[in-house]
Order: sequence, then structure tokens, then C-alpha cells
Amino acid sequence: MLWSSTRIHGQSKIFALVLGVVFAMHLILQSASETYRDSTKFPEWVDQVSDTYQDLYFSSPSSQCHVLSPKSTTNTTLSQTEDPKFSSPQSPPPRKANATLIMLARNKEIYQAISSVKHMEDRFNRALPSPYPWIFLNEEPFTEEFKERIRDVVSGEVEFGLIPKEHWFQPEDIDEKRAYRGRWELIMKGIIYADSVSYRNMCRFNSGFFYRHELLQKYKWYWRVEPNVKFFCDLDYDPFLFMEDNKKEYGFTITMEEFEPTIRSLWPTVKQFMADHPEYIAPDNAMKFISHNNGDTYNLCHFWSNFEIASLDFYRSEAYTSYFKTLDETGNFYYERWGDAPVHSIAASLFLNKSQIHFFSDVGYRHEPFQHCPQGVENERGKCSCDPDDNYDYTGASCLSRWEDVFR
Ligand SMILES: Nc1nc2c(ncn2[C@@H]2O[C@H](COP(=O)(O)OP(=O)(O)O)[C@@H](O)[C@H]2O)c(=O)[nH]1
Ligand SMILES: *[C@@H]1O[C@H](CO)[C@@H](O)[C@H](O)[C@H]1NC(C)=O
Ligand SMILES: *[C@@H]1O[C@H](CO)[C@@H](O)[C@H](O)[C@H]1NC(C)=O
Ligand SMILES: *[C@@H]1O[C@H](CO)[C@@H](O)[C@H](O)[C@H]1NC(C)=O
Ligand SMILES: [Mg+2]
Repeated sequence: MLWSSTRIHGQSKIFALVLGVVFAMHLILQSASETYRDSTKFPEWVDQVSDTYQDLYFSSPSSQCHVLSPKSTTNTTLSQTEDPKFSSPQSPPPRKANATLIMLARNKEIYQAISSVKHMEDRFNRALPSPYPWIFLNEEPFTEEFKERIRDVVSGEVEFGLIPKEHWFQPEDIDEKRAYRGRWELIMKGIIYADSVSYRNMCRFNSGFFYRHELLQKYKWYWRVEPNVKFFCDLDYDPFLFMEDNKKEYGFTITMEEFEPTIRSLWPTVKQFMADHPEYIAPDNAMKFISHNNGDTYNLCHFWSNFEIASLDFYRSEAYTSYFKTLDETGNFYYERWGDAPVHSIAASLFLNKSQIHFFSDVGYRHEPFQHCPQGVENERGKCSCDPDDNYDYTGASCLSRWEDVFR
């Protein structure tokens, strides 16, 4: 699949073949051996976190969680309880957020998509009095089979949307020769998805267009889900209402470092943007998460965006819109391979106060090849099925310690 979309010209066929073999070896070794992966990709720093600190960190979230049992939701609308004309034995409908679950997927990912939906429905959505709807997006029409199978497994409403061409494909004004050279540079460095144009389409779409899709206009919140992810723990509260009530805008579970060659000129572009628009920078931002030197250089840390619970209004803001426009005008979603994860993360870290970003430490989550497994009481409370020792938090290229430093 990695090689399928590479355009190999005649004169470089042999060269490409040799490279291909080397690259394939690299990929095989990478997936087979953790040592090889760590020694080739990630800086070797593993933080030792004291038990005390871990206990503190993983203690229960604020008391403002919305427990789903009817008992505690009956009193949310006080005026109704107090007003005699509402005092029927029936309790008022439980609060619900203006939110949707969203998945970008290809038709061929049908069973990976179903698997993720099933996980989400079983761990969270299905138990709600009124389950959250799903939106599926694709740049090609979904097949009837895809739609039927998905309808079989969701517990609430579902909509299937087509992505407008101009939100997806490589724009006309991209210099394809330069983009081709850019792809080769990353291939030589053994970077994943180096050659893939469709991956770049996806990253650009997720960076600047998903929230503009017409099906999302009627919502304020989204939870991004990808095919083939796993949710390990029961959620006994509504994370959307948690976000709303605690004035959060962006939520994550896993953080890590980006591959530097894919975003070589992202930070210089961001620095220029910051200089041009100081008004967008939040006074109490999380710059410390993304830079070791107060913004001089980018430390590659980002929230792993395959999981996101966030506000659509954050992206609809003037700051984000203007930021994405500036980024897109460089063409570097194609000349380099800018990912939506660093693009979202840098925006959240700069335009939001740090208190508006939330680490969902109680959400057990896996997207290959990493997972976050809740620790201690959170693991017990969620009846989690994951191994607490298989936890990316303080290993490899995780940036969770950096995140904690923001609050020290
Ligand atoms: N419709 C569509 N979805 C895509 C395409 N490429 C990736 N995706 C989706 O975009 C998300 C990220 O892609 P994925 O292959 O999982 O990338 P990774 O998580 O970075 O390895 C997933 O939800 C995919 O289903 C594409 O060409 N078309
Ligand atoms: C709801 O309100 C009633 C009366 O106002 C009170 O007696 C009851 O304890 C409340 N229930 C909860 C779960 O707070
Ligand atoms: C949900 O939010 C969207 C976008 O802000 C808004 O247009 C819509 O009216 C809201 N729906 C409800 C039911 O509040
Ligand atoms: C961020 O916090 C500052 C005070 O630290 C406050 O003035 C500002 O309104 C907050 N911004 C947002 C977007 O909440
Ligand atoms: Mg994925």
C-alpha cells in the first residue's frame, strides 16, 4: 500500500527497486523489533515517575463529571422540579451535549470501521438515554454495503457525507514537480507515508476542512474516531458535558513526538504567524508543551489526533481559520508532509489557555501501535480490559511528561 501511489519513472526504476528493498527491510524491522524502532526513530528518554506523583496525576477527574445514572441527572433542570405543573412522576430528559461522533474512512476499511464503532457503542454510547449520532465522511461515496453494515451496529442516528473535491485533492497551484521531489526526500529517510499523496490529502483535510463539512455545521462538539481503534474502559460520565462544564476546548489521551522531516518548515511558518498575529496568542497558553525554549524551536510534541474530543468552535474561530490559511498557502501539506496532529496541537497550545486542554487519563484507548491504559483507581473504576503495564505515557517518544511540566 505504501508503494502503490509512487510514480516511478523509467530511468530511476533500478534505483527505486534497491531503495524499495531497503525501505521494506526497514519497515519489517520496524514492526518486528521495538529496539530497532526506538533506536532509529525516537530519542531514548524514558521518564521515571514516582508512584506518588502518578497517584496524584491519575486521581479522579473533577467532581463536575456527569454520571449517567438517572438518579443524578433528575435535578439538572431545577425550575422544572420546583414548578408544580412539571411535577409529574416522569423525570426531565437528561442533559445532552450538542455533539457528534465522527469518522473519516475508506470503503475498504469497512470492518475496521465497524470494529471501532462497536467498541465506542459498547463502552460508552449505547448506554446513554439518547446516544450521540455518528457522521462518516469519505471523498468517495460510501458503498451501500458500508452504510448498511454501519447502520446495523450504531445505536443512534448516522449520516454519511461526501467530501467536496476542493476540500480533499491536491490543489492546482501546487507545483507537482516540487511535491514529487518532496516525497522522494522523505522516502529516502524511510518516513512512513513518505510517498503517499492520499495521506497528504487526508492530513490537509483533517487540518483545515473537516469542521467545514455541511454535516458538522449543526454541532458544537466532536469526538474523532478512526477505523481499527479500541476503547478499553466503560465511561460512566459524558465527556462532552465534562468539556462543556469545565470550559475545555480540546481533549486528548496520547501525546508523542512528530518525525522532524515531515514538518521541517512548520515552526518557522508558525513563528511568522505569531509575529503577525500576537492578538491570537492566549495569555495563559501551553507554549511550554511544544517548545523547550519559549518558542524559539518546536520540540515536535503533539497530541495524537486520531483521538480527539474537541470543540468545533475552536476551529471555526478567527484565530484558527487565519492560522490554517497561512499554513495552507505554503503548500507544505504537499511539499513536506505536515500532519494534522502537529497542526491541531500547535494551535491548541497557542490559541487556548492551558486549562482549556484536557488529558483524558481515564479513557483506555489504542491506535496501533500504542495505547493509553488507565492506571490504578481509574483502571478499576472503568473496568478496563487493557494491561496497565502496556501504557505509552512515559515511554518511547511520549510527551506526557512535557504536558505535566506545563502545570508545574
Ligand atoms: N476517505 C478516506 N479516508 C482516509 C484516506 N486516507 C486515510 N483516511 C482516514 O484518515 C484517518 C487516518 O488515516 P490512517 O491510515 O489511519 O493514518 P494513520 O493513523 O496516521 O496511520 C483514518 O480515519 C482513515 O480511515 C483516504 O484516502 N480516503
Ligand atoms: C433532587 O431534588 C429533591 C428536591 O428538590 C431532593 O430531595 C433530592 O435529594 C434531589 N436528588 C438528587 C439526586 O440530588
Ligand atoms: C449546536 O451547535 C450548532 C453550532 O454552533 C448550532 O448551529 C446549533 O443550533 C446547535 N444546536 C442546538 C440544538 O443547540
Ligand atoms: C485565558 O486566561 C486569561 C487569564 O489568564 C483570560 O483573561 C482569558 O480570557 C482566557 N482566555 C480564554 C479563551 O478563556
Ligand atoms: Mg489511523
